[in-house]
Amino acid sequence: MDTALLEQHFNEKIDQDIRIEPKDWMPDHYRKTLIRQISQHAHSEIVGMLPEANWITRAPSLRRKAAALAKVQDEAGHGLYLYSACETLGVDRDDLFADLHSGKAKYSSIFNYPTLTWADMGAIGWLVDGAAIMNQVPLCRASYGPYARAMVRVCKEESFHQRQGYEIMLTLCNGSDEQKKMAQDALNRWWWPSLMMFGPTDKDSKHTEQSMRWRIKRFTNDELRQKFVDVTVPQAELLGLTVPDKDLKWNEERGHYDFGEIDWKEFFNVISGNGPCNKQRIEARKSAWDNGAWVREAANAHAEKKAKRKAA
Ligand code: BYC
Repeated sequence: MDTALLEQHFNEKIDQDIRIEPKDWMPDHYRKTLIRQISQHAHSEIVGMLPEANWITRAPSLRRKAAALAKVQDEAGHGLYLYSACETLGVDRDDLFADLHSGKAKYSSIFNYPTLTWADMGAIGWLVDGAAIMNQVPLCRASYGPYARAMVRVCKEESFHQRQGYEIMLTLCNGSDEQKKMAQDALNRWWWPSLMMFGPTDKDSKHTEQSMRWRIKRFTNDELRQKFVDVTVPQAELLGLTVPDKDLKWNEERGHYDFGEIDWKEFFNVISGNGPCNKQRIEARKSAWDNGAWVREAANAHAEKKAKRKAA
C-alpha cells in the first residue's frame, strides 16, 4: 500500500475511535509525538518520587509512613508502565534515560519545587495528584492502545493518592492553629505551580491542535485547567482554607470560576531547567542510575547464564 492510502486508513481509524496498536502503520509525526509525551510523562513519574520520598522517614505516624511508601512505590510502577508503553513505539529505554539525565527531555514542572513541611505531602496529594487525574482520565481514551491502557491503572492509583492527600489536609485543618497555618502555607506555595501543570495557554501550546486531531489529547490545556479550578475551589472552602488568588470569583454567566493570571515567566523558567530544584532532581536521578549499575549488570549476567543453560 502506498503512504497516502496508509495514512487515509490511519485517519479513518482515528475518526472512528479505533485504537492504534504498536504494529499498525502510523505517521512518523504521530509516533514522535507519542514518544515525546509518553516519555515526558514517564520521567515525571520517577522524578515525582523524589519530593515525596523526602518525607518517608519524617512521616508523623506509622500509618502515614505506610501510605507514603505505598504512594511512592506506585509512582515507580507508573513510570514502568509508561516506559514500557513508550518502548512499543520502537525506542530504547536506556536512550530515554540518557535524555533525562542530559537535560534534553522534559518532565513535569511541578516536581522542581521543594517539599518544606509535612503539609506539603497533603498539598501534593490533593492538588498535584488532583491535577494529574484531571489530565489523565481523558488519556484513558487516547488513540494509542498501550498508552490508554496504562492510564486506566494509573488513574485508579492516582485517585487513592488524591484522597490520602486531602485527608492529610483535613486532619491538619481540624488540628491546632499551627497545623492549620502549615496547611494554608502549603496551599499558598502549591496552588499556582499546580495550575501550571496543565501546560501553556491554548494560544501558546504548540502541540495541542495536532494532538487533539489525533485524539491523543481530548481536552485543551485551558479546558482542563478550568475544570481543575472549578472542582478544587469548593474543596478548599470545605477545608476552611483560602486560595491565594485575589481575582478568584464565581462567574454566574460562564458557570465557572474566573481566576488570576498565571506567572508564565516562572513556568517557562522552570521548564527550561532553572526552577528551584531542577539541578538537585537530575543529580538524584543520575546518582540512582549510577548506583544501580551493578543491578543491571547482574541481571544481564543472570539472563546470559540462563540462556546458555537452556541452549546446552
Ligand atoms: N511541565 O504544546 P504543549 C503526575 C512543555 S505526572 C513541563 O501544550 P503538550 C504525577 C511541553 O512538553 C505529570 N513541560 O505540549 C507524577 C512542550 O515542550 P516540548 C505529568 C511542560 O504535550 C508523580 C511545551 O511545554 N503528566 O502528575 O500538547 C506523582 C509546549 O506545551 C509542561 C503528564 O505528562 C509542564 N507542566 O501538552 C504525582 C501527562 N506543560 O516537548 C503526580 C501527559 C507543557 O515541545 N502529558 N510542557 O519541548 C500531557 O497531557 C501533555 O504533554 C501536557 C502538555 C498537557 C503536559
